[in-house]
Amino acid sequence: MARIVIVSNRVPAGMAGGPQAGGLAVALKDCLKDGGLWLGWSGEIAPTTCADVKIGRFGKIDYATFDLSREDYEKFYVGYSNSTLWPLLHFQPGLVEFDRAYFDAYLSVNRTYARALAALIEPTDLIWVHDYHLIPLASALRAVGVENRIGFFLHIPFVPASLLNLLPRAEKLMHMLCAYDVVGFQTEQHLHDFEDCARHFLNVSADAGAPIVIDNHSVLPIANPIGIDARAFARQAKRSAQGNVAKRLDESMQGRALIIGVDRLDYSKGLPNRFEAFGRLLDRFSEHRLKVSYLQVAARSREDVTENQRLKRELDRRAGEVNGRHAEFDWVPLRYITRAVARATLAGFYRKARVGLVTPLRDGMNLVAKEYVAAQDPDDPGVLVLSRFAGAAEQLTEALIVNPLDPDEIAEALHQALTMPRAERKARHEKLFEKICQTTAATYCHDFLGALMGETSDVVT
Ligand code: GDG
Repeated sequence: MARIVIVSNRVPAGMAGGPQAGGLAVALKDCLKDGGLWLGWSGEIAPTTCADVKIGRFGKIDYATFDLSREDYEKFYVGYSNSTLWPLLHFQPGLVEFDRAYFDAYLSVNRTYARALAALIEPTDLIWVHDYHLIPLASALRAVGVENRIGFFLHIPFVPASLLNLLPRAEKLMHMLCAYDVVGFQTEQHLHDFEDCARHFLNVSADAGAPIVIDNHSVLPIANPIGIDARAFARQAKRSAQGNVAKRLDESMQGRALIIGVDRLDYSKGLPNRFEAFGRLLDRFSEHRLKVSYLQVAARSREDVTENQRLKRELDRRAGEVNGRHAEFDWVPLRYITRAVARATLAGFYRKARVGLVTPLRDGMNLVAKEYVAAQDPDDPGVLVLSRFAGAAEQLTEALIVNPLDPDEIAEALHQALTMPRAERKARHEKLFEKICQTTAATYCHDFLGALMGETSDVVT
């Protein structure tokens, strides 16, 4: 059986000695259960970027890491990856910063990944590359003679041709994506946009579901939604809801309903509008005053991105405004935490919450939406309020779907959720739970690797 080689910007924190494994490690657990190799940046800054890797082992998984220079960190990671591609692919053209030096660093760091990987792989390895930092990796690997099957999965959205057109060298980016054997997207919409871009920028025919042939190379674009292990998360939530931390939450709530939001502190997550919407709920539906609290867990993330620093200041101000206007001496309407919370604790909090509030301005999938559904008590479930611009909305149609740009619409959905009869909550939850059990972390791995192996060989998972 072929060995699976994962490449991502960073190796999960848990592997390189940190406290816990990250989201991607959880999602890929299934395809690495028989072992594999994982290559990524160590998260460390060194005097120079160098393809000499440090090797380690975490359970059955070998991992290899290398350091980045300060300059490459600034230009490749903060620059091109997170200040050019991230805003563009999240439909925020006004925030896109382009600098040719960023793009050069993006290509050169990808060449470093390629050199590091080429020294580690066997001819039969299946290489699975993750996310926007590494779009050029397949072409860089081909340039150093690697002939293995190479797949790529984009965790964030893809954009229509009219938007990609804003990016200098968009055509080159499309060429580099087409150097893979399989390119995976979260949703049918993103897949469709990619096929449109292939037609527009590369002048090739791209029929739905069919490989695209360019320069005698065939690339198969697929939609392959990521999921969670819903049943395991449900068990975790049930256990955690009976634990001490959840009890402390209960005591602090004094019988009030809980609305929960869980997001990295990133401008794509629509947090300012969400805070505004909660304020409007209290203004417009005054029956909820004193009866509801909104807990927003917003773990700080990518703090070197200027826009995220600005966002943090804005949220601090808005949280103060909402609480200043509405709080009573014994009621804090909005609780806002910028530290990370343990995953098991989060699971219990989700279960306690009457409403899961997930309103990104744009999101590849959004796993929080699926975690919230998984964590509910099927006999008395809460209600998911979900942005129509999260990839998850393509599947989770029984949620209350909102436009995240309209705080009034979110406030109305919150009111509907807080007053929804139990029978309706149960009916919606039953369908949502069924869906998240159909598209799981395991099916995600199985389907992608199946496509990468050409669907004729035995799938490894
Ligand atoms: C990218 C795409 C796509 C959050 N705060 C804490 C915490 N989390 C966990 C959540 C969830 C994960 O982080 C976040 O995943 P999302 O999917 O919501 O969003 P991104 O981080 O932007 O992920 C996204 C995803 O990749 C996968 O393909 O769905 O669209 O943007 O699991 O629970 N976990 C802990 N403490 C926190 O404070 N432990």
